[in-house]
Amino acid sequence: MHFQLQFGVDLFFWAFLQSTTEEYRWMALLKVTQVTAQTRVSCAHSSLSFLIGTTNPIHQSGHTGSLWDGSFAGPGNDDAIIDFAWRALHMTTVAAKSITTEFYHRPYTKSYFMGCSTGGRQGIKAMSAFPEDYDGLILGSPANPFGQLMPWQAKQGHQVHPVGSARWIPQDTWKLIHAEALRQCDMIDGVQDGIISDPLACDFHPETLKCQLNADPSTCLTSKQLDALRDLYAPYHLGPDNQTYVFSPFVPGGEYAYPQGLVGDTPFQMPGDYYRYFVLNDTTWQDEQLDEAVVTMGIDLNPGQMDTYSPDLTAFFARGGKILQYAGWDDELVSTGHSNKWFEDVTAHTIAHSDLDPNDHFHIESVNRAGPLSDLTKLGNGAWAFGGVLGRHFGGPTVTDEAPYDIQTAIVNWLEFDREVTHLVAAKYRDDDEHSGGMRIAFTRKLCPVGVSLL
Ligand SMILES: [Ca+2]
Repeated sequence: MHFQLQFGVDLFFWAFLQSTTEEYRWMALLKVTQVTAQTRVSCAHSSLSFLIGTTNPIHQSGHTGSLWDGSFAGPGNDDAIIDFAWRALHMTTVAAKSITTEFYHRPYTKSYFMGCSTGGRQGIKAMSAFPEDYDGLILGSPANPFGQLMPWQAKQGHQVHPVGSARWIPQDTWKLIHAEALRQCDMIDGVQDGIISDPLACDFHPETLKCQLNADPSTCLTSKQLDALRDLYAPYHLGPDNQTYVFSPFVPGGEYAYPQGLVGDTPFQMPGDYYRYFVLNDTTWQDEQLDEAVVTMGIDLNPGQMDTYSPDLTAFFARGGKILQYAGWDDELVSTGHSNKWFEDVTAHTIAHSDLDPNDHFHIESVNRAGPLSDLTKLGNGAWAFGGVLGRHFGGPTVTDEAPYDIQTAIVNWLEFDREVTHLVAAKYRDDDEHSGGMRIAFTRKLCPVGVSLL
C-alpha cells in the first residue's frame, strides 16, 4: 500500500456518531488494517494524506440495534458502557499509533481527531482524560455531557407529546412558526435570505400566531401550543428555585429541523434507553417516570465516566494542542448553546488558572446548518459544506481542499505551520446536491466565530 504523506505520518481519527464495542481490541486492529485501503477514498477531497484509524460505528461492534438503540448498555453491561464512554477510542488510538510506528519504522508526527455528536463528546473526553492522545481535534456538535443532554432531550419531547394532545405541534404548524421566525428576524443580519445568522439576536414573539376567534386551527397556534413553544425555546433549569442550569434551548430559525428530531411524531429513543440501560438497569422503566431525582442520579453516576464536566484543558493546551469546534444553530438533537457555553467555560478557566492564551488553542464556529440529522436530511438554507464529519461523509465536498474552505486543512495549518484560521467558509450547493449538473455552488458563506456579533 502506497501512501503520499505530505506532512509525515499523521494519524487522523474519525469518530462518527455512536461508538461502542465489546471487542474493541479486535476492532482497533481490524479497522486500522482496513482503512489503509480506504485512505484515498476518505481523503478524496483533500490534498492531505493521513493514516486513518476509526472507532466503530455502532453496527460494526457486533451490536445490531438501530443507531439510537441504547440496549447494548444493559442491564448491567458495564464493559459496554465503558467502551462507549472512552475505552474504544483510547484503545484504538494506542493500537493505531503502535501499528503506525511499526509499519513506518518511525513514530508518527502528529495525531488528529475528528468527531461529531457522540464523536464530539469522545474528543472532549479524550482531551481531558488522555491529553497526549491527540494534537489537533475537530469537534462537531459535541453531545456532552450526556447526564444533562439526555434529560433535556426528554424534556423537549415531553413539551409536545403525546401526538394529538393539547400541546402537540403538527409538522405543518412548525412551517408556520418557521415562516414567522423568518418574518421577524431574517433581516437582523441585513440580508433577506431565509437565514437567521445570529439566532441569539432574535427576540422571537410567536404569540403573533395566536388563533383568533373562529380561526382555522391549521393557520395559527392555540394558547397551549404557544405555551409548549415558549418552553421549548427556554433554557432548561432544575433545583429548588429552578436556578440550576441543565441545558440550552432551541433557537429561532431551526423549525424546519426540530420536528425531525426531539419533537417529531415519535418520542426520541435515546433518553429513555439512557436511563433504562445506562443509569437504572431497569428495563421496565418508562420515559414518563423521569423526574428530578432520576436526572440528578444520572448526573452523579456519570455511567462509565463518559461525561466530562471539567473546563480544565490546560494539560492539553500546555503541550500545544489545538481545537476547532463547530455546531449548528438548527441542531434538532443537541442545542448549540451548550456547546458555546463549554467553550466559554474552558476559556474562562484557562485564563484564570494558567498563563496560556485560550485563543491560541480553541476556536469555535457556528453553522446555520450542521446538526447531526440536518447534515443527513439536507434541510434549510444555510451553507454547510466545509469538510465537517457528516458533510464529508455524506456528499458535501468542500469548495477546495485549502483553508478556509476545508476544516481539516485549517487545523493542520494551524497546528503544524502556525497559520491561524480566523474563519471558515462553507458552501451551499444548489438543491443540496453537488452531483446534479456538476458542482453547482449556490453560494459560500463565512461561518461566524462564537462571540462575534453580527450587529
Ligand atoms: Ca438573513
